[in-house]
Amino acid sequence: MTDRTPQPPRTVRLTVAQAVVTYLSRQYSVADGHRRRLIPAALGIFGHGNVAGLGQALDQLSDQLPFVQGRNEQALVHIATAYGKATRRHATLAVTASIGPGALNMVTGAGLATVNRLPVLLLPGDTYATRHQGPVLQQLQHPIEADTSVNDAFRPVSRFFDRITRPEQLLTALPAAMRALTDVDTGAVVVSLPQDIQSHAYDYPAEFFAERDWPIRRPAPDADEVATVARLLAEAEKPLIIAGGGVVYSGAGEELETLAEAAGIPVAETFAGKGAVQRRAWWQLGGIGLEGTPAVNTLAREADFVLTVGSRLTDFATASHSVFENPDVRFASINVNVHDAGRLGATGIVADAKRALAALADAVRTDGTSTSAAWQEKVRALDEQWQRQRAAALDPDSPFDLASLPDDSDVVRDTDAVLTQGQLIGLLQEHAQAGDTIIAAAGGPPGDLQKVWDATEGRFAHLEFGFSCMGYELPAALGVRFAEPDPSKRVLSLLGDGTFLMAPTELVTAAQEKLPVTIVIPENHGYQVIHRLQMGRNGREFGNEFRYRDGSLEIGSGKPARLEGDYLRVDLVRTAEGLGARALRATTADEVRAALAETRDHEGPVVLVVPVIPHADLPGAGVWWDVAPAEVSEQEAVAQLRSEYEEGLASQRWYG
Ligand SMILES: Cc1ncc(C[n+]2csc(CCOP(=O)(O)OP(=O)(O)O)c2C)c(N)n1
Ligand SMILES: [Mg+2]
Repeated sequence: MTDRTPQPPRTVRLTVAQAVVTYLSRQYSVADGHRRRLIPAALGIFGHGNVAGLGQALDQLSDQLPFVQGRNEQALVHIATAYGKATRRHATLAVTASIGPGALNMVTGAGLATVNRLPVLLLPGDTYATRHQGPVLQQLQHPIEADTSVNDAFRPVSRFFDRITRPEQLLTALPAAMRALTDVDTGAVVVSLPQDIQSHAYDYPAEFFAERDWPIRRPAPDADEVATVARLLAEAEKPLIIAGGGVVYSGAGEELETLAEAAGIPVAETFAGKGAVQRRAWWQLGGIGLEGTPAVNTLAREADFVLTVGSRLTDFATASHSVFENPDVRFASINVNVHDAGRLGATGIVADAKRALAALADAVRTDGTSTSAAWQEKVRALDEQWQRQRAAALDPDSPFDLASLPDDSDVVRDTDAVLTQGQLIGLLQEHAQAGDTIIAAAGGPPGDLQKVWDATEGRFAHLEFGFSCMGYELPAALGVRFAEPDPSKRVLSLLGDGTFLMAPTELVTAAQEKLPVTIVIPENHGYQVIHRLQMGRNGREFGNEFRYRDGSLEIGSGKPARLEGDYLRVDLVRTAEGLGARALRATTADEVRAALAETRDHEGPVVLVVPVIPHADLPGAGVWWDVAPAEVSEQEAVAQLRSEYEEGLASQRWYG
């Protein structure tokens, strides 16, 4: 006879922090049959809000959840987010911070992750749940909302937020957090941990810590939706596909290529979709919109049918709703997110990109849908024309003609630069091998790479342009490196001098962890991409170039306060060296080639500073952008720019 006496449930007595760490070490994602740790490591900086709780747990369990020490909490969130992007959202890292400033430093990183739909787990400390202490160091005392702490600032920038005020809340909060991290609509997931609660012990059910698998889902397309879009495609004479980040995350490149090849449809890419098409083919065209190619934008103007796959279509892709000029244009969209699927009034297929594209390619083959020879010929001719322009702009060996610079640029001769940023990108392109990754997020680099980088055949471009956050690029290189430890695949970030000065400190972490990453800084003495925009909207430089003040700042004197002296003397090489990097300055094309070759196998971080000619830009994309000059101004140029802007407004459309 079996003993039927009820057994007490098996429990494990752990602190909340120990329970969090143990739980995280047992979670797996499963994507297409591939199982991997969902959160294989934690990053952080300790303070009184987490050192005795999570700090103790991470110490005790460091064999199960390795801990990486960092310099700045925002940068640590970027590392974890880049890891999430590099793993195609199949895994991410956790970041712990103390209360108050440590926690709030993570808010910008949370915004970036959520806007880009990239998973990241944040574990900020929070003020005491017991409240015995009175305002604890760094506590916000909200006068009327007594339960509000600074961590409530995470709410609008997160996909999931919970505050753990009792130990047993973990039993529901952590599974909900994992679900949000592995959901198609993922983003920053915040589990806020009051500092006293982190150390409280509780008898957790043992099975809570059993290994658990979280599926990365592929929602199937609805057959009727596929048939409707296939019919629209068959009726189209000038179709265009726009591939977004969803194609990359879904691993739908091959299905996209099959569809494009079968029906002869040109494919453009958004920033997040850069490299979605890996094969070189006549229909593989590159970027669309503000930093797209003039060829793609000409096609977009004429297209009578636009199929978007896995994209939110931000204003950069649509040129602020001005680029699709064909009055009869119709839109269709494949997206896992029902809201994105309906952008521009599109007929949606709400499904996984890989499955929906496969179904659509089948339908197209069955119907025998194919574009006309005339449309295909137009695509080829425009792209060939652009490729010639591109090659000339990138050629590092033909000297740049300084006389071609805009009028305001007599000042550029203050530098020792001989290369343009375009020519530097030409050199990086020459150097790039299959398996390498190039990263960019803000300033001139992401737009320039979007326009001219050849990301086919495994030369990955990791462009963060949902938030375009200065300071993402360098830590992102660490995140990509954690996801891709093979040192033969170089991880390189291209970031401006302004961006480097904003957040160079994770170089120390790269040196500490001996991470082989290359940081390339085009030194152009300013926030030059904004200077360029300013010239187009205000007509003169103000506050963007890095210049000394002539004389001294006399606040209250009534004198105009402008920065009009020489360029600042900042030694970026020594700065990088001081932070533990191998740092070099290379000015000519051959110096850059030699520096890249020589440091390719270097085992820690490398910083390569390359002076580039300020204001020497790549050829334009030929589209309009909705950034409004002042409606009234004492400056004559502004009135002129305003009227040009208002003419542009006429090209802006509502697509219903
Ligand atoms: C955190 C943050 N602050 C401000 C901006 C606005 N912004 C976009 S690009 C840019 C200038 C970047 O300068 P730099 O890194 O030197 O690149 P460059 O424009 O010279 O290519 C600024 C200030 C931003 N994107 N992110
Ligand atoms: Mg700059």
